[in-house]
Amino acid sequence: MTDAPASPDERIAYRTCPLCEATCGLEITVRDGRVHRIRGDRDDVFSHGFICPKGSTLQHLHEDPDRLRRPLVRRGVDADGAPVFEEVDWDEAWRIVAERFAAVRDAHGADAVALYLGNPNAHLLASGTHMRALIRSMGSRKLFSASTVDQMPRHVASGHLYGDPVAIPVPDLDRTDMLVVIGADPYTSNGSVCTAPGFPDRIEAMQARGGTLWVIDPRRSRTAQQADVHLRPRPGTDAVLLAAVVRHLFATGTARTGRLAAAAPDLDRVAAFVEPFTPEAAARVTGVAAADITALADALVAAPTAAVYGRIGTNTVEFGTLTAWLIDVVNMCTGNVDRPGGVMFARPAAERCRGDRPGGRGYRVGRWTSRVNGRPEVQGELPVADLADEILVPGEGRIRLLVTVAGNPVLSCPDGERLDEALASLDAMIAVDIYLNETTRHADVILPPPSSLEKSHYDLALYQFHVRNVAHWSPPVFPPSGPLEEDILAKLAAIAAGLGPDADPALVHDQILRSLVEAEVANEHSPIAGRDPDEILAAVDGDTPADRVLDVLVRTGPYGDGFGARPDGLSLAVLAAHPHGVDLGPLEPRLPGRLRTPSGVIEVLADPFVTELARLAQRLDHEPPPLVLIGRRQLRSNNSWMHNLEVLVRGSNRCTLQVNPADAERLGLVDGGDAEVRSRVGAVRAPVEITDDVPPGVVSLPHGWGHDRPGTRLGVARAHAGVNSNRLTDPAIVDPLSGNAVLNGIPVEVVPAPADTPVSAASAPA
Ligand SMILES: Nc1nc2c(c(=O)[nH]1)N[C@H]1C(S)=C(S)[C@@H](COP(=O)(O)OP(=O)(O)OC[C@H]3O[C@@H](n4cnc5c(=O)[nH]c(N)nc54)[C@H](O)[C@@H]3O)O[C@H]1N2
Ligand SMILES: Nc1nc2c(c(=O)[nH]1)N[C@H]1C(S)=C(S)[C@@H](COP(=O)(O)OP(=O)(O)OC[C@H]3O[C@@H](n4cnc5c(=O)[nH]c(N)nc54)[C@H](O)[C@@H]3O)O[C@H]1N2
Ligand code: SF4
Ligand SMILES: [Mo]
Repeated sequence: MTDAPASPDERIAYRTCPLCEATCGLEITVRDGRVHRIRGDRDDVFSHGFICPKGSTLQHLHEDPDRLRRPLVRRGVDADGAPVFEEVDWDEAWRIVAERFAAVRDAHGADAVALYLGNPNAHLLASGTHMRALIRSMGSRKLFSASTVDQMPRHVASGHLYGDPVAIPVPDLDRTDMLVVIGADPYTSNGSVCTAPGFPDRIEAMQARGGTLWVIDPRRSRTAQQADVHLRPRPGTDAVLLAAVVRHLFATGTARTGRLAAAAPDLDRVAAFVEPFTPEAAARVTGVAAADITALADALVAAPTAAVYGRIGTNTVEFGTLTAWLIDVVNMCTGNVDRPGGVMFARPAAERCRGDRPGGRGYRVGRWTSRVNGRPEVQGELPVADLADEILVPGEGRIRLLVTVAGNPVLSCPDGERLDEALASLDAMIAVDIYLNETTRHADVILPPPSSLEKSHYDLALYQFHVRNVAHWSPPVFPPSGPLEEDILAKLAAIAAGLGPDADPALVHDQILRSLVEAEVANEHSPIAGRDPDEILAAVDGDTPADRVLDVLVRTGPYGDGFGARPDGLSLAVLAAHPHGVDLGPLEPRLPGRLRTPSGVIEVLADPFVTELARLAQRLDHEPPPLVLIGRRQLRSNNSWMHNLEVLVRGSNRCTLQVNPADAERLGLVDGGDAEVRSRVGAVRAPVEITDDVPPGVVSLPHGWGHDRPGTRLGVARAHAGVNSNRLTDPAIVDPLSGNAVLNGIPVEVVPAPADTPVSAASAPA
C-alpha cells in the first residue's frame, strides 16, 4: 500500500482492538487530528499484525454521525407512536436520572430496580474496575447480563469443578497436536473464551506442524471447511456424543486418569455414570456414526497432546453446563488438562495472588431465585430469559426501572418481541450506550460514554482466557469528548445510593481504589501485605480513575512490582512504556494451586453433574424434532451493534435463512424467495439461501438483526434491517444448572411466504 506524504501533524498510536475477544494490536495513524489509517500492529507481542475486517472500523465507529455524543432524554412519542428524543446537557440528564431512581425506589423498593449488562462490558476497562460498585449500590437482586445468553454454563461447570467460575482451561493452541472445536467458529468469530489473535493462523500453523483439526458442528462453518475431520451432530446433542467418548475411553481401558490421580481422585468413578451412553445409543441421538465417535476418542488418545474446546454451540443449549463439564472430563481422561499442548489455565497480570495451596470457599448458586419462574441465581445474576416475566408479571418485587449498560437485549435475548413489550411497559429506563437502538429507544435517558478511541484499554476480563500470558495497556487515541465511562458508572452508583444528581463521582472512584488497596494489604499472599494503605494510595499512578485501579491490580498481581517490593515487576508505567504489549510467556501448569474447591481437589462428580447426566440418559430414546433452528455468526458483524457502519453491511442482505436443498425441495422453498419461520413463541420472515452448509433438518439464521423498529437512530442499519432471530428463541427452556438461554436447536416450522402475505403473529410448530 502506498502512503500519502506524512503531514507534520502525524502521529502513530498503538492500541488493542476492543471489538471482539481476540485483542489484536492496532497501529493507528492519526493525521491532522483524524484517523488516517488503521492496520494490524506487526510488532504486537501477541497478534503480530493480525487484523480482521472489523478492526479498521474503529475509525468509522468513532466518526459515525449516529453515535451519540450528548445525553438524550425521551420526550413522548410522535404521531406514529415512535419515541421522540431531545439532546440535553449532562446536568439535565443526571437530574432526570436521579428523579426516576428516587420515584421508583420510593414507590416500589430496591428490588424494583434492575440492571442488564451487555457484551461490551467484557471489553471495557471501566466496567471491570467500576461495575461492582454500581451493582452494590443498587442493592437489588435483579442483575441480568448477556452472560446468560452466552458463556454462563462454562462458568458454572468451572465453579463446581475447580471452585472458581473463571478457572477455565483454554486450549494451548500454539503447542497442541490435535484441536477439537465443538460448536465454535473461530474463523468467523476470532475465538471466544479462548483469546488468540489470528486464531485461524494458529490453527493452520498447528496443521503445518502435523497436527489435526476436528470440528464438531452441524453446519459446515468456515472453521469446518478447514477441518481434517468434520462431524455433524444434530443440534443440542453434543453432551451425548461426549459422554459416549468418555464411555469408550473407559471401556477400552485407554482413559489416562493417572496423571490427575491426586488432583482429581474421583475421575475413575465417572465410568459408572456414563455407562448408558454407548456409541450406538449416541449415534441414534446425534446422527453421528458410532465408528466416528469412537474414532474421535481413539484419535484423542493417540495424539501426543490434544485439546477439546467448545463454545457457543455447546453453551447455548439445554445441557450447556453438562457439555462444558464433559469437555473437561474428556480432556482429563486423555491426560490433557494442565499440560503444554493440552488445555491450561492462564495467569493474568491482574490476577489476585492467593498463594499456591489448593482450597477455598468453593462455589455456590441459588442464593436467591427469580420471582416469577423460580430459577436460581448464578454468580449474582438471574437468567436473562426471565427478564420479560420479571418486568411484566404483576406482584411484589416486579421490576419498574431498568438500567442497561452496553446491551441490546431486544435483539440478543430470547423472545425479543416480548422483551420489547416489557421494556415499553417500564416506569423508567436508563441506558448507558453509544447508540439509540432497538433497546435504548425505550430509555428515558441515554447516557453516552466516549468512543473506543477516547478511552484507555486493558482486557481485564479476557486475559483470564489467553492462550499465552500477555499484558497490554493502551492510552486513549483522542481526549474524551464527555465524561468517561467510569465517571458515568460512578455517578450512577452514587445516584443509586441515594446521593442525588449532584453527587461527586470522585467519591466512588476514591472508595473503589481505597477498598482495593485495603483488601490487598490485608491479603497475606499479596506483595503489599501488611503495608500502610495510605503509603500505597499516594504511590498509585494513572491519569484516569480506571487506570489508577488498573495500576494497583497490576502492581499487586503475580508479575507486579509490588509498589517497590519487586522493582523489576509490572506497573501501569511499565505497560505504558511497552506500546506493543508485554509478553509474559507461554501458559504454565497451575494445578493443584489454582483449585479453589473446599476439598482442594477437582470435584469431578459434584452433585449437579451427576443429576444432569441422569437427566440426559433419560433423553436417549427421545425422538428428535424434525426441523430445528441454529444460529451463525458473520465475519463482518458483531452481535447487534455494528450494522450501522456502511463498510460492514455493504453488499447483499446477509440475514438469510440457510436451508438444505433437500428441505427446500420438501418444503417448497426457492433460493432468494421468502420463507416464514415459526416457533412456539413467534414468527419471522427471511429470504431463503439454499445451501448444503446446513444439513437436512437444520435451518440457520444469524442473530443481531432486526433493525426495523421505529424511533431508532441507525440510518445505515435500518436500510439493512434483517430480522431478529430471537423472536423465535424460547425463554421457557434454559440450561437448568446455569439458567443460560437455549439459542440453538429451536424446533421450528418453515413455510414459503409469498411476498404480499403478512407474517403470522405466532404459531406453534408441529
Ligand atoms: N439467537 C442468538 N442470540 C444471541 C447469540 C446467538 O449466538 N444466537 N449470542 C449471544 C451472545 S454470545 C451475546 S454476547 C449477546 C450480546 O448481547 P448484548 O450485549 O445485549 O448485545 P450487543 O449486540 O453486544 O449490544 C451491545 C450494546 O453495547 C453498545 N456499546 C458498544 N460499545 C459500547 C461502549 O463502549 N460503551 C457502552 N456503554 N455501550 C457500548 C452498543 O451500542 C449496543 O447497544 O447476544 C446473544 N444473543
Ligand atoms: N464476526 C463476529 N465475531 C464475533 C461475534 C460476532 O457477532 N461476529 N460475536 C462475539 C461473541 S459475543 C461471541 S460469544 C463469540 C462466539 O464465538 P463462537 O462460539 O466461535 O461463535 P459462533 O460463530 O456463533 O459459532 C458457533 C457455532 O456453533 C454451531 N452450532 C450451533 N448449534 C450447535 C450444536 O448444537 N452443536 C454444535 N456442535 N455446534 C452448534 C454453529 O453452527 C456455529 O458454527 O464470537 C465473538 N466474535
Ligand atoms: S479479530 Fe477482533 S480484536 Fe482482532 S481486529 Fe478483528 S474485531 Fe478487532
Ligand atoms: Mo458473546
